[in-house]
Amino acid sequence: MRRAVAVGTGVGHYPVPLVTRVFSGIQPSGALHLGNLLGAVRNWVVDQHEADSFFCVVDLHALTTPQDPAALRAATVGLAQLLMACGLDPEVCTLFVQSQVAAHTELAWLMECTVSFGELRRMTQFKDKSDRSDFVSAALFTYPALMAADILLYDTDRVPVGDDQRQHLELTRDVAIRFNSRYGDTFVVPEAVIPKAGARVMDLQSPTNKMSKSLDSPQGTIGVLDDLEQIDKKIKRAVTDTDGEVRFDPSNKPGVSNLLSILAACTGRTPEQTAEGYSQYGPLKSDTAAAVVEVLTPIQQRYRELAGDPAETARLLALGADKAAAVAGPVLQRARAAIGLLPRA
Ligand code: ATP
Ligand code: LTN
Repeated sequence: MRRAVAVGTGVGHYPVPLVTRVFSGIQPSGALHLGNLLGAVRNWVVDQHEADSFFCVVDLHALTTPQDPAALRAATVGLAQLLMACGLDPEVCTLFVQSQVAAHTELAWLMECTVSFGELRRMTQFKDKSDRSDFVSAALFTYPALMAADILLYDTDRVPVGDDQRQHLELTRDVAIRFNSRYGDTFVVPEAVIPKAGARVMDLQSPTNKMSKSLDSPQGTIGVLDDLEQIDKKIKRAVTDTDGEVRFDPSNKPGVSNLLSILAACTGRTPEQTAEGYSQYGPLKSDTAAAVVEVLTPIQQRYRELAGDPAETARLLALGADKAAAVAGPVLQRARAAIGLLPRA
């Protein structure tokens, strides 16, 4: 099993640097928002230069809730373009669409056979999403098994995600450890990497809920492609509280703390440091709006350029799928052999 890939020849007495493998995924289930950007995508842009990185548009995960086919296709291409506009470079990392690499669904079945019903039932994301839906698919329940397959197929060391994915990552680790102990060392056991600032961006109107693609809260959500003037207005109208004090205290002051977290993540400071500069809500809101607009302006410009060339996007995604399949194929074969499936003669 690969633990880390050696770079260079290793000839002589020079230490051989080790390359870490990074994998993460994002659903084409709605417009990319500021939480996705600050909690996940921005860190991927850094990771791609420091690790052998795989980023996946998880369209099969989006199918766990009902989708319009044409809208899903458009959202999948649009999200890939937006990820590139945010700075993911398909020449540096591997950017691909989950359903274009068949190994994901095949390993997912082996994962479903390794995870228990009780473990899946304890997942809070399932509880939240099933409570909000009229139609609850079986796949919404088994979703974490597909996510474990995504990660384990790439011998992943690190998984950069927002705080909401912590429980799914723990489950992935438990499933990998169980599989390894039942069938022999097969999978690398991955670790979650959760950023210090921006890990949990909250809804601007109901700051005790996380900002989410699937929550219907247009005034509380900042889309990465939203009109910049609208963004300014949404931030200035964000719910705060009446005591007037600027302090980072997420339990007692969720609205103000959310603004501090957003401003901190945009400016590379901690929320506590950020709070020191303010005594009133007005300037905090104006500075937060300005910082968000500054981060989003170049992304929107690049997106408009990339969106004009869908054929180039399709070509880049096909290359990404080939690169991903070349890594995932051997890992799938290793897992098939370990669990006792017959090799094809
Ligand atoms: P959905 O609401 O449909 O579940 P989502 O908005 O949670 O979608 P995902 O595609 O599930 O988005 O998540 C992509 C990445 O963004 C994940 O790493 C996730 O942890 C991160 N993320 C999502 N929402 C937030 C948020 N509010 N704050 C910080 N990170 C977030
Ligand atoms: N479940 C994740 C999306 C996701 C993912 C992954 C993240 C699917 N597969 C693999 C990291 C690694 C979500 O809802 N944000």
